[in-house]
Amino acid sequence: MKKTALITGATSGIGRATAHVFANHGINLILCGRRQNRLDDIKKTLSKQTSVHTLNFDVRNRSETLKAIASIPEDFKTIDILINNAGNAHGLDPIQDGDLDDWDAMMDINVKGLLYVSKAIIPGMTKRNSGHIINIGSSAGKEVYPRGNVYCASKHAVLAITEGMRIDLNPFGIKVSAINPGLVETEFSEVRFKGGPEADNVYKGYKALQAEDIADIIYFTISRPEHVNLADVLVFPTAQANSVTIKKTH
Ligand code: NDP
Ligand code: 8X3
Repeated sequence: MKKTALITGATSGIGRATAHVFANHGINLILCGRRQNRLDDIKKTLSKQTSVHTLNFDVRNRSETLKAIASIPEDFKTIDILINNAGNAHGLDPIQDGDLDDWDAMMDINVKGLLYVSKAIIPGMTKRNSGHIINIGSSAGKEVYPRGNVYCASKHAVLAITEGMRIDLNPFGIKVSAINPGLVETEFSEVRFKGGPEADNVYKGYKALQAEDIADIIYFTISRPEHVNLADVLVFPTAQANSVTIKKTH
């Protein structure tokens, strides 16, 4: 029986790479994001390998999120795997200079958006007594770094929510995992620095993780035997020892 996965933030980076890996393994896909042209392109490509349904909604918008998920067609309604991946950092400023809109964006998307999506999907999983939820946290959810303040707080919250989910969903046999990457070369820094030049240097001088590296780990996590749950995975590029210790060679 083919499984179905819903991936938020599937239009870029880790989410898009995960969609490709899942398609290679014949998993049915519900791909979410706000950029319709990208959703269309990905659907066109991956439909050659598996069934794909796309949903365009902003995870910040509670009613839009619940409505979009309620609209999922019958063929895709049994969601076995939820990848809560949509999210970004917005800004990198000392707390005293932080921008309120950036703070709202990070808390609303990374934390509340993850909760809205989960709220809509969990009832199907508890009813069936099965499912796997993977929350994409971050090394920033384990360690606060200078000027990371609110982004780090949002990812600490993702870890706390993950642990809470794992306890509460334990009676239903639902797996809950957190995958926590360090530096991954995606559009993440373009978003964080709003397209500014600072983004150009973030992944220079060392080999950062690639989105495909995380996608492989996500597939490994969802493909373990029934009795095995990778509860919490921290993954750095080899050049990175923690949030601030990065060995640059070029
Ligand atoms: P990208 O910027 O490449 O991708 C972010 C994705 O999130 C996009 O598909 C975007 O889609 C979606 N998204 C952003 N805001 C919203 C929103 N309001 N509503 C719906 N979807 C949204 O970054 P990454 O792939 O790197 O990031 C994915 C996850 O990985 C994030 O949670 C991030 O915090 C986490 N992470 C990233 C690391 C890194 O170094 N890159 C390291 C550790 C964790 P669209 O714009 O189409 O809506
Ligand atoms: C992304 C990794 O170090 O840029 O979560 O915050 S970092």
